[in-house]
Amino acid sequence: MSLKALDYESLNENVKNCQYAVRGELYLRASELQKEGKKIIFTNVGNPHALGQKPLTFPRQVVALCQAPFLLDNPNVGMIFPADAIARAKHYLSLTSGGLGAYSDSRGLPGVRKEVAEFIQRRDGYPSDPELIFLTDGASKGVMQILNCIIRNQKDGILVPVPQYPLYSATISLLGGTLVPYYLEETDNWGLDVNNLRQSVAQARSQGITVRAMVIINPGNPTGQCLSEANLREILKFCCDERLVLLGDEVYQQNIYQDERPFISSKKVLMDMGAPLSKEVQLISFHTVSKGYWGECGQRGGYFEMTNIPPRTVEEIYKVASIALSPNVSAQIFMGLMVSPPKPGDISYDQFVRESKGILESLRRRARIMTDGFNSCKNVVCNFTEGAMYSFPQIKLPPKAIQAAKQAGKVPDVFYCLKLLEATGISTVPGSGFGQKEGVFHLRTTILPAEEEMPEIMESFKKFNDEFMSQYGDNFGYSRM
Ligand code: DCS
Repeated sequence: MSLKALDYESLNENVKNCQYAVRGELYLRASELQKEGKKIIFTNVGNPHALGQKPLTFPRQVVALCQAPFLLDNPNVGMIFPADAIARAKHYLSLTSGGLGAYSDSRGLPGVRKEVAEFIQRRDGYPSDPELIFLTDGASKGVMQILNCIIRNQKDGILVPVPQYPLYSATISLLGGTLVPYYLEETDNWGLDVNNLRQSVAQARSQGITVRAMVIINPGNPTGQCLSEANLREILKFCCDERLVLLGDEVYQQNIYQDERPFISSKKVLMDMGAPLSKEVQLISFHTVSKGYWGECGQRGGYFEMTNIPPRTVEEIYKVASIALSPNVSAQIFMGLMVSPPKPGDISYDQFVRESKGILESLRRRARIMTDGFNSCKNVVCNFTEGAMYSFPQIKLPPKAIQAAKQAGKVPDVFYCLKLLEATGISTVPGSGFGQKEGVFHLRTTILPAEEEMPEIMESFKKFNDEFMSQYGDNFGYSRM
């Protein structure tokens, strides 16, 4: 009997091969336990509002008015909404052709793309062209669109950091390309060594792979490191020498928790390097409204900026974006607001600053509490979260635990994370979901639980870990390399 196209056995193999651990086995088990009535702390996804973060007031006011424009005709509107929110709502509505219910240009509203370009210019000190900025439904869609343009067949390789955020591994699988890993150095605070890159490329080439692009995640997910300017220069030089497109995932650029290494964009470093590099290296940079102190994950707003991409390619990317007609229009307005927030002197300015500073300062404290908490646990070591939203401790698993995992048919870190979930309700993602060196084990948790709940969460983690280590531990031969 012949199979139908959507029978499991006959599905596209690329779909079956693709793995996405952030919503994998751990998440499914956590959802089951929740249904059974257990209290679950979902730290598996960087989804701030789901963990209680309140939306910033001003952007919600503006978008509320854009969604319900009849409120603008209500004589009492000024009693509920501040005048600057009303003015901004009218501004954004004037940029649309038919309000939020109408498709926009497939690249996004020209007026919002101009605001994004102005933001990039202010941030980097170099001109940015709105024609080279496309708005997307979250950064994810942008990454997928660009990888789709790059990957032609399974011989095309993309350099991806390991550990990485599995959007990259999953999309490369889905598109039938090849992931070429380069390892970040845990003992060097997850730094990137260009010699590792060279080795990875040489090895891939010896296997007949054409390496076409390189991904950097800065600040890192799940690793939390911020790349230094010197490191970014080396990377750009490497991409130039090897003729690689650089995909700069910069979605966590507002999430910085130390002062030594502020965020610096790949675009700025490239422009600072001057010609010929600044005119040669092809760079796509991604950003989102899901992260930072906005955390508006559910709105699905993002953009990418293209540098040194030939006009005919931009046309092709535009054509492909057009198949999906239009990115979310309300999300485009969130993006416009994110890149042009209230200014000093605006009515909403003080409140906006108070709210955003409050969130960022608390995240900075939470990053510290988590790292210190993990480092105080037996057989756990953790680099400080310099940026982004995650803590990625290494768990030194005793041989008996690895043996027990094998018997249970589980990968060792999955085994550990499942036990942690069952004992404490803390839902994490095992390190194997992001990639890690052979024989080394991690877990990822977000730093997003409410600050006042943090000490209790860390205590319950510590108690679990102590019990686990005494159940499976002996005094020698742990998994750490
Ligand atoms: N790039 C990185 C590095 C991310 O961590 C994420 C989301 C994205 C892109 C995509 O975000 P948007 O599509 O929402 O713009 N991070 C996921 C994570 O690791 N946990 O939550 C979501």
